[in-house]
Amino acid sequence: MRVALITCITGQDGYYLARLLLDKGYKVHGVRQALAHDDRAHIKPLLDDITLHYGDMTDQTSLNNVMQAVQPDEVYNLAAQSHVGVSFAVPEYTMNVNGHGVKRLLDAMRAYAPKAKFYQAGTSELFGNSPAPQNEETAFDPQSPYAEAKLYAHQTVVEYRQQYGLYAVNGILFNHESPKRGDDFVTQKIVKAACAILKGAQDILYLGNLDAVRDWGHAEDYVEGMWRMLQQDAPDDYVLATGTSCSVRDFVCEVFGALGHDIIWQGQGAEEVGMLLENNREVVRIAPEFYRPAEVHNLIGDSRKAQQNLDWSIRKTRYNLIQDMIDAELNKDARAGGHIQRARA
Ligand code: F7E
Repeated sequence: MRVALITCITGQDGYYLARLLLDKGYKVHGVRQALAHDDRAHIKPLLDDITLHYGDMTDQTSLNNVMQAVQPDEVYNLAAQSHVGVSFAVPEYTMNVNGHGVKRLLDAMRAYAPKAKFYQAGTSELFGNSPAPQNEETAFDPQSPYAEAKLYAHQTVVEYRQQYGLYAVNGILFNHESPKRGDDFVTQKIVKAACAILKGAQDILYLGNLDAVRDWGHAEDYVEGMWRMLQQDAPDDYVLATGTSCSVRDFVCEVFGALGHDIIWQGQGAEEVGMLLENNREVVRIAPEFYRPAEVHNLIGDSRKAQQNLDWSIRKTRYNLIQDMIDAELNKDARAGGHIQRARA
């Protein structure tokens, strides 16, 4: 039985990856942080089948101990301070976890499980404002403390592969979402707000930069790509993306549209508002607090290398993603006795 170790198993990708690996017959171990609150909500359905260990990317001893105890065949590093906007407020912490933490984990692996294969959760944020579409050859241009830290991690993985002969890979993943996405990421924020507004539980959705363009895929497809990256003869880095994109503004329209309501826009910049077409009711406004000190404007991935070498492709489009996220929200609402309705297809 192959043994996998997943850091931050409690997050969105941790849940989908653990589920995939369990289905494939792996013994799955996960690292969770020692937090004051219980962070196991996402992985509740899997708790009987996985083994959890306390550990932290800022604590070398904890990583050594976990690596020694688990003796993994495959290590998936999904742990990060993953909010790009928040990284401007906590830059040193972000570097400690997302950058130095990766070196700590690799050192633990070198010492206690040197034959294991290592996956690093890299990011399209590395490309910053390099022209789209971006692929493995595109120059990096980090625009945030988050991206700087991820660049450090990316380079560390490449160096450890070259210096120590480790099987270590970077997955350069574009935005991937799901019903388990955290509430502070823009897709989940839009889905939850649209549902709440339409049932009268919220007045306004406040957003930042509506012009940012992202390549949004479904997390279920991306964890499959992570696993495939570790099943090759030789380690290499891969972009995973859908190759399609839209702006935050268009994502708002698509979500309200899927719920049967059209949005029209008026005004410019911080004065722009989104209104329901049927009655001109304002439902979207700009709150400058959600602007970032620097923005990545246009990310669209070119994942032809993963398609060719890994035989990886997306199964769920952005349309499917939005349907999934809305379904989860409506089901939650229905369980709570609510009555939001989906548009007829
Ligand atoms: O922002 C804009 C915001 O926070 C998307 C992480 O998984 O993907 C994610 O990073 C865009 C940005 O994700 C709001 O300015 C407008 O342009 O959902 P997000 P992200 O920053 O793209 C990458 C690949 C990662 O690696 C990260 O870990 O939406 N935006 N208004 C907003 N964003 C947020 N969060 N909230 C707003 O109100």
